[in-house]
Amino acid sequence: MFRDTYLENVFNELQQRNANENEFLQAALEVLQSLELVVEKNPHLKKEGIFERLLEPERFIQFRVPWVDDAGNVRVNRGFRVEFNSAVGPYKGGLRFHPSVNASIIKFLGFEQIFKNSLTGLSMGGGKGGSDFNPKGKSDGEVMRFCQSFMSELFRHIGENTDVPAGDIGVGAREIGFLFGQYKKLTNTFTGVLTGKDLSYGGSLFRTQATGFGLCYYVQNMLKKLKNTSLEGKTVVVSGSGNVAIYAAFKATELGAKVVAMSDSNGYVYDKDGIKLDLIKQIKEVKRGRIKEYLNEVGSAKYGENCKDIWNVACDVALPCATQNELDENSAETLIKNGVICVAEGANMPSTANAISKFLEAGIAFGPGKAANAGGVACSGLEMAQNSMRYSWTFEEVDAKIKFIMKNIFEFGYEASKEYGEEGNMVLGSNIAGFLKVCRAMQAQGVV
Ligand code: NDP
Ligand code: 2IT
Repeated sequence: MFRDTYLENVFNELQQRNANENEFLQAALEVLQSLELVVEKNPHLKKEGIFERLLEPERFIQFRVPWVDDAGNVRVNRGFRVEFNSAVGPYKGGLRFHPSVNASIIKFLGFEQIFKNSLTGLSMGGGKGGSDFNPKGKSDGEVMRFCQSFMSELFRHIGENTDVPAGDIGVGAREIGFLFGQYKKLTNTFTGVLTGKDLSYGGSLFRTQATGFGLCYYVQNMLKKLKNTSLEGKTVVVSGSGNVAIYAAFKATELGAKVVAMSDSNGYVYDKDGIKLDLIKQIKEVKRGRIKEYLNEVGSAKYGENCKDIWNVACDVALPCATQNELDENSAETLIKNGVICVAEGANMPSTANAISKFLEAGIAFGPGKAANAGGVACSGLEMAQNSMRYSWTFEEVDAKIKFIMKNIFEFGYEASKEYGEEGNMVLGSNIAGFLKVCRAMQAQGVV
């Protein structure tokens, strides 16, 4: 698994201490494997315990979240926040509300966030949180009471200079509003403690679009450098139909591509004429409905019951934008057989380790999530800056800054891949580039 016995031991110990945390171990293994050459060049890192420290969260908080449903029943969920690493800046990362949330998922997300945030070039450490609460089918009142209870514990751990949460799966503008209101009430402060806020109380223009648009900016840079082409005229498949997927599909379309398939957790739609994105927005954002309803309006479209089958749709560019491990080795083989040239991850860790190996072996331009989807958190960093200044930039100004940041993120990763002898391997390059800055900051700050 490793050439270096030291890293092998670090990983074995991690496995023993975090048994059954499969997602966290998957994310850690990928990063450690990417860093073998870094350790060979810098053996002193072993003595400094950099890896042992990086892999152990600075703080892990788990708490009870009791709330009352519309029928008057008391319900109990589990809340989490991992404050993984603050070497580069305050902990920063989203909150996920989904029934699958557990310690392993929160830790994999928090761990990846360290390197993603480092790659943005902004001053943000890594954190993540969430709950196994399922917002689906809940009334606005239930969601509000849940968010208030969740924040009644979380507020004592966060702050604009300490830890700044945001959205992720199941947490959008509605949830951020309820969370912010409760934080403000409990602390009697009005600060930029959360990002992804509505524009009426300190949100940033472009935050809604940032992850999806940023993903397409990253793809443009990668396609140009590695394949000497662009999104113009390409057929694109986007999994998911939430915040990231919708705006990735809009930007890809604006850049001249045709998005032919999108999905949700129940199934996928295929529209050979190009997905009608205003209709998807209406169904998923406004009505909080199911993607299957697309067929009520577009009779010529097709629906498949298994969301994973979306990867059977032939395309030039695949953008997985739903959830972790949604694209496995078999799906990767099918995409390659059908002629895919580029895969870029809008979601966090959507491709399994074996799928990534297949893509790299086949010479596919592959953009890993921690680089390709960093536009969202980068925009959150800009929202923090605007809140500190009590000022706001225009949509065009933020868009230009995100374009610049995504170009840099690609180039940092590309240069590192070249320097470490695997030119164009953006997994290796992005992990190394993200790591080196965090490592320097940790070394400078002593053993803390
Ligand atoms: P949303 O809640 O807005 O949308 C999630 C989408 O993914 C929905 O279409 C949902 O379908 C689908 N989905 C969720 N879980 C599953 C599952 N287990 N199986 C199949 N489909 C699923 O979330 P976001 O768009 O914000 O997040 C999507 C991904 O992007 C996540 O991996 C997130 O971590 C990542 N990300 C998000 C950022 C952000 O700023 N929001 C930034 C960077 C990365 P359904 O409606 O049926 O639940
Ligand atoms: O995975 C991610 O980068 C996010 N969900 C966004 C985090 C943020 O703080 O904006």
